[in-house]
Amino acid sequence: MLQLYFIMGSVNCPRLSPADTLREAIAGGITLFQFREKGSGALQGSAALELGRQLQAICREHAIPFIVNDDIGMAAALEADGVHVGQEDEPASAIRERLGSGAIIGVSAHNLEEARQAIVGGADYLGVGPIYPTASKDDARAVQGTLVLTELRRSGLDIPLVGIGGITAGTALPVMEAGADGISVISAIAGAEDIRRAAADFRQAMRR
Ligand code: 3NM
Repeated sequence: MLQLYFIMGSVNCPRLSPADTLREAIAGGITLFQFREKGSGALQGSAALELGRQLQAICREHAIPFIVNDDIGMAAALEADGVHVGQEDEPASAIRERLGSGAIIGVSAHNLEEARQAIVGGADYLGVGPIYPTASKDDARAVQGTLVLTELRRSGLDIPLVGIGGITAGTALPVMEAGADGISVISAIAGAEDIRRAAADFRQAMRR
């Protein structure tokens, strides 16, 4: 499910509407979707909720799990399949109590200590980054390269990991080889001229 994890919100869609962007990405082969309505110009309140509802309906039509970034209230209101949170949020186990035992909870982790803490808290998977330079997150930390994944695996962690940050079809394979179970992508898919092709290129690159 984590293999090609597409993330976006309205500010990440320069060409098509978010709904059409998502439809094209699904047609290209994404396996999981996260609604992340963040950054300057992002929708707020009920407008964000409505967009989330629309994108969730598209995911449901295609049996793609729908994850909400950070906003646990929105995830609960939409009965989303899960939520992705940062280190500063409450532990995954507490979030799961609010969303239901089947909820998928992802946590961002940047090093071994954060990864261990997230696992103790009950995370289902970890997002690890930024692997490469990214323009999609204002407060991204220092670029880590694929070494952080190698080190987490070397330390014996067996929780599912997704690499994130600046990953393209051309760099997906080394991220997987370093120990990721999947990759998370915003701009290389949402910002592509041909979104369907961009997603398909990732799938093909990762099959090798
Ligand atoms: N989190 P793109 S990097 C949402 O390092 C996000 O935790 C990151 O977007 C982290 O694929 C990032 O366009 C942005 O680089 C990823």
